[in-house]
Amino acid sequence: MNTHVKKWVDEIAALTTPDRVVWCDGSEEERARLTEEAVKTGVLMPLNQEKMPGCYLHRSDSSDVARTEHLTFICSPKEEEAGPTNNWMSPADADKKVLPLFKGAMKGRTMYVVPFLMGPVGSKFSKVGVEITDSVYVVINMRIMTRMGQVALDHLGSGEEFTRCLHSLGDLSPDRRFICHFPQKNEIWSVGSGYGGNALLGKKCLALRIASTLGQRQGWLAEHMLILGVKTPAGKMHYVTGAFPSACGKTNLAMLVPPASMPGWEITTVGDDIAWLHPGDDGRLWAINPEAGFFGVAPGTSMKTNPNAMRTIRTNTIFTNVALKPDGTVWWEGHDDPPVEGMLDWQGKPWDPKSGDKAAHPNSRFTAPAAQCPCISPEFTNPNGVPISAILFGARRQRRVPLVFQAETWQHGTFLGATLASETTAAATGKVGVLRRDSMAMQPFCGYNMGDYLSHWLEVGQKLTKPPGIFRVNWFRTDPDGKFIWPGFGDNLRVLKWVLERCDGGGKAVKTAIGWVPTADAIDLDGAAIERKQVEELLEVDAADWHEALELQKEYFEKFGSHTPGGMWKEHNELAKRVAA
Ligand code: SAT
Ligand code: MN
Repeated sequence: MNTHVKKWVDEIAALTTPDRVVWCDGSEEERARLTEEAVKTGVLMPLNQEKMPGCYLHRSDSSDVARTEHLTFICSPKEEEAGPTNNWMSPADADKKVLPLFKGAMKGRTMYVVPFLMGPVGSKFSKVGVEITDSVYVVINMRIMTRMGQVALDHLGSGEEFTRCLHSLGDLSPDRRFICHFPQKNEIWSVGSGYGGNALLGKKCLALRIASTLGQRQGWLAEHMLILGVKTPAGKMHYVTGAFPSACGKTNLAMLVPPASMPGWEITTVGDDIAWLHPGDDGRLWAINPEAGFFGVAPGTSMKTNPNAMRTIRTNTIFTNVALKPDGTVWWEGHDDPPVEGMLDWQGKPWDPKSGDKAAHPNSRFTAPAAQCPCISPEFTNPNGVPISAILFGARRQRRVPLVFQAETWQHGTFLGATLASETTAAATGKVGVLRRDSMAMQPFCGYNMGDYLSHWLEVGQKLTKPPGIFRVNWFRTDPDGKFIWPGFGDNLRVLKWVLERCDGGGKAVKTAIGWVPTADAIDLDGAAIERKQVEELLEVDAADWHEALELQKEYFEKFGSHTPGGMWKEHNELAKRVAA
């Protein structure tokens, strides 16, 4: 047994005083035992085991259904290290305010010790965490989302470099809910929530917030990005990453099915949410997916929008806050099947279709093993990761932002990522549909000052002699009736095709004030259900629109004061000049 892990576990047991301590080894026997226990205590409900073997439903507390960003803190010694986009709490205040909430918190409960590995087995990029939790739901989900158990302890050996992840459900009161990150001591404390991003500490807390600070120190990037492989009909393999805010279609894009009118194209999935990016010795940027599962948004997922996800979640999947059908299967808004009589909503109450209430919570989720995905990439487990040809930055924008355009340089691309803004979704509590700045889709997930984060992006770029191309995309422009103009889903491959042509030195484009925009005939529309005229509209760049954007960008960069890198101001000023011209 690793003595550092043992010592920490003893300390936490003394603090939280559980009735029992259970060390998790990740075995099949353990999965069966914990699942049985979860069913017995009502944490999980077995679904129809004939139709959905190994699938269970979990209903969470109705006040605990999404990430709570206002209760999420970076606890660095200085406020400036957290920066203006993070909530900050001093480590001393955390000791005073948050630590006492763990005192005796596990009395009468079981304390689970969950060692986990983020990243492929045997990869020098992988990181070990140990989560201590009193939630069996968390353990069962962590088992899907990470490589859990002995494999992590083997990776750690006798070392002491692991993230200490302390979690307790507490009393689930939002008044006593805190998610605290300590980048300096490589530690996370989460109390008062059992929800995904708040409680599965390997995900946003370790793989993004803590990892971003490790990346800053060690010369790499932890990003809120999907990773997908694209094989062209000529047989050329490309890998693309894409940063999009939560609930903007990363899982769908990662598992894209090429339209029938584009034969010969092949998509494989490496990851759907998080990418760790390292500059390689060959001057290219390499990506691994630190996760082992998908924690995807259920509503809107169907055989039409994402058949690969639908096939992934047929077995061994935990559903959280979806609706339950009388036959013991599940349903959500946007499902292929019509709703049936006698369904229970996400809170377990009889659902009345005429009430206007949603049957499934808009942020209801599935947790499923990535290995079950029919299009999982053979490179998913490659310890070296995959070399990246292109990076996409996307957001939900009803207007202004064209379907796709390309940055001129890495610095310009960093600027395109930095100025990303998106309409908010149900993945976090708060109002939905409000436009907010979300640099690299990392605003809720960057563990340090975002001004310094942008500098770090520029530094990483300097190490790349063959940097990926950087593109902005927007699938979400709407017509005056509020309907999406671009068909999206499989048809997004038409945009990827142009992106990869550009990376290979082709692809027709015009230089505009904001970057390289495809000519309308450069997007392959063969067999697409959209007119060339509409695509022309989607590619329009209106200088007046960008005038307004410039003001907001300036305000944003000013927030970081001296932390905003000169390179961002340079790009901003040049954009201003081009827009004026
Ligand atoms: O934060 S979660 O992991 O629960 C989901 C998300 O917001 O992407
Ligand atoms: Mn996410």
